Amino acid sequence: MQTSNVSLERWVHEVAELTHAAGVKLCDGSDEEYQSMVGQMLDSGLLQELNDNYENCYLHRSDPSDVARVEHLTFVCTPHQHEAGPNNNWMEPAAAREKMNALFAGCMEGRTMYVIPYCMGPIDSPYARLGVEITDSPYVVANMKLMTRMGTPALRRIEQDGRFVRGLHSTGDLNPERRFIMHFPEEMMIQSFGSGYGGNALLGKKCHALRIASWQARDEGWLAEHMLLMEVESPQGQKYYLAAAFPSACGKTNLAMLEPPASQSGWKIRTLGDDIAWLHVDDSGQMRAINPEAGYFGVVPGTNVDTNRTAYDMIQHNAIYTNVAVTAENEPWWEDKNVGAPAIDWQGKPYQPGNGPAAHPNSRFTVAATNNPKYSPLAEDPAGVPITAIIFGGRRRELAPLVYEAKDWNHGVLIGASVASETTAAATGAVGVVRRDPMAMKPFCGYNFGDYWEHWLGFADKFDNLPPIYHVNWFRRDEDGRFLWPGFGENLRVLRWIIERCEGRAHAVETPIGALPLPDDIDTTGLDMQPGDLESLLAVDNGQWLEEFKAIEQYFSEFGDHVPEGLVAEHKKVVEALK
Ligand code: GTP
Ligand code: SPV
Ligand code: MN
Repeated sequence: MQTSNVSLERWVHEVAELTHAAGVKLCDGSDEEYQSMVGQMLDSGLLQELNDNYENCYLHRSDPSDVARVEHLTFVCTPHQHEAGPNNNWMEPAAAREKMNALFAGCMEGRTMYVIPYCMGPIDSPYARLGVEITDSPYVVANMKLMTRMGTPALRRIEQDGRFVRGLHSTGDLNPERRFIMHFPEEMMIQSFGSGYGGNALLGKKCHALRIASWQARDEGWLAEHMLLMEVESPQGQKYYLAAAFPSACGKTNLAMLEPPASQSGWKIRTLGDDIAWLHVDDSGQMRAINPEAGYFGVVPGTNVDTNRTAYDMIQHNAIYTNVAVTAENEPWWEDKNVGAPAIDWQGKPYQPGNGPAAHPNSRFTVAATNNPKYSPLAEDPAGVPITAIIFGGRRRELAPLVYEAKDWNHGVLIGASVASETTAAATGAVGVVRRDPMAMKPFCGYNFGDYWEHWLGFADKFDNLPPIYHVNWFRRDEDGRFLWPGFGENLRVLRWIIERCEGRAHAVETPIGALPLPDDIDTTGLDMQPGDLESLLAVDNGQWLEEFKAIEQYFSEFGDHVPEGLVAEHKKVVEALK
C-alpha cells in the first residue's frame, strides 16, 4: 500500500490480517481499472453483457434476499442509546465491534481486498469530506467509480487533510441472519457485512454522506440531507436553486432531471444532484449546497420517454443495471418502459406474469453524473450553489395538498419534521404503508431526531436570510386510485408558483397549515385534468388536519425530552389555528 498516511496504512494492514485477504489492491480510479473490474465480473458471472444498443452497459443480478436497504439491520452505535434516538436501531459500540470482528474474521480468505479512497464533493471544495472504503466486492469498486470521485486525487487529499471516514465492507455469505450495517459516528467508522446491494454496500452514499455526515454536520453547524439539488432557469434567464427532500423512491431523481413540457417553453432545468445535498451557510449569510455524489443510483421502473426522457437516454450507455429483466434481444426491460417485452425476469428465470413484476420494483441503474445531458457544471463548483428554496414532500394519496408554504423557518422545520409518506420498495418490508419520515431522513439520520430538529431550528437563531420552506405532494389519488396530478414534467408548474412566491409575485391564501395557491394561481393551460381535481388538490380540511396533528404530537412524544420546545410551540400554534 503506497500512502504517506500512516494511520490509513496501519488500518489497511489490520483489516487484511483480520479478513485474511489474499492481496490488497489500492484503487486509482482510472478508466482502465473500471474496465478490468468489469472484465473480471463478466468472467465470474457477476455481470452480464447487454445488447449492443446499450453501449458499455451491464446487468448485475443480486441475491434475491439482497435487493434493497435493510432498515432493521442498520444500527447507529453510540455510547448511550439516547444519542441514536428512537429513530435508529442502537447497539453498544464494543458489543457491535465484537460482533462485526467475528463476521469479518477470515471472510476474504483467498480473495482480493480493494481499498477505495474517495472524496464526497468537488475535490477542491472546503465542504467536501473524505473516506476510504475497503471491500471485497468488484461490483462495489465499479459502482463507487461511477458514483463518487474516487482514486488517486482523493488519496492525495486524504494525505493532506488527515481526516477520513473508515468504511469496511464485505458481501460475506449474503445470509440475512449475518447481515449488519453498523455506524460508529464518534469514530467516523462504518462496518457493513452480508449485503452487496446499493446503500448497504456503497458506503460513500447513505452510510457516510447521510448517517455519519449528519452527525458531523450537527457538530460543525451544517446540514447533511436526503435532498435533490436542481437549477431552474426562467425564460428571462433568471436562475433559481431548489433543494428538495422526498423519501426513497418518491420522485427526487425525476424532479432533478425534469423535462419541461411543450407548454412551458423557455424554462430550463439542470441537475446538481438527485439524492443527497450538504447545506452550509456561508460568511455572507447565504445558504449554499453541494452534491457530495458524482453519479446516480436511481430507480429504473417507471422510467420512460414521457416520465423522464433525460434518465431514459442517460442509461443507454455506460450504465450498470441491477435487477432489471431482459428482452429476447437481450435489452434491459422494466415495468412501464413502454417498449419491448420481458423474456427473462430479474432473477434470471423465464418471465411468467404470475411470478410478479419482471424487473424488481427496486431495480436500479448506476451511471456517472456526466452521463446526464442536463448535468450542471456548477455541481463541480467548490462553493456550491445559493439555495432559493427548500422543499419537503411525501407520497400521500390523501390529505397533503399539492403545495403549501411555511410561514417562516421554524414553521418550515415543523412541516419537515411532520412529513409522512407511504413506504416503497427502496427498503425491505411492507410497501404503501404511511409512516412518519421527518425531512425524508427516517432511515438516514445518524442521531436522535429530537436533537436533529433542535439543530434545524437553531439556524433561525444564527441566520437572518434563510430560504423559505415549502411542502409538495405529487401523489394524491381519488377513490379509484387515479393520480389527481399529472406529475413528472408538469411539476414545473408548481415549481413556478414556488419561485414566484420567493420573488413576492405570486398570490396565496393563508390557512392554518401554511399558505396555498388558489386553483387560478397554478398555470394549468393545456392540462387534461378533470373538473374539481385542482380544487381537491388544494383543499385544506381543518378537521382532518386536527387528526393529523394529533398523530404528529403522538409521534413527537416518542422522543421524550429530546423534542425541542420550539417545535412543540410551533405545533401548538397550528393546532390553535385549526381549532
Ligand atoms: P431514491 O433514489 O430511492 O432516493 O428515490 P427518488 O426520490 O429519487 O425517486 P425517483 O425519482 O426515482 O421516483 C421513484 C418512483 O416514483 C418512480 O417509479 C417514478 O416513476 C415515480 N414518480 C416520480 N415522480 C413522480 C410524479 O411526479 N408523479 C408520479 N405519479 N410518480 C412519480
Ligand atoms: C434510497 O433508498 O433512498 C436510495 C437507494 O437512494 S440506496 O442507495 O440503496 O439507499
Ligand atoms: Mn435516496
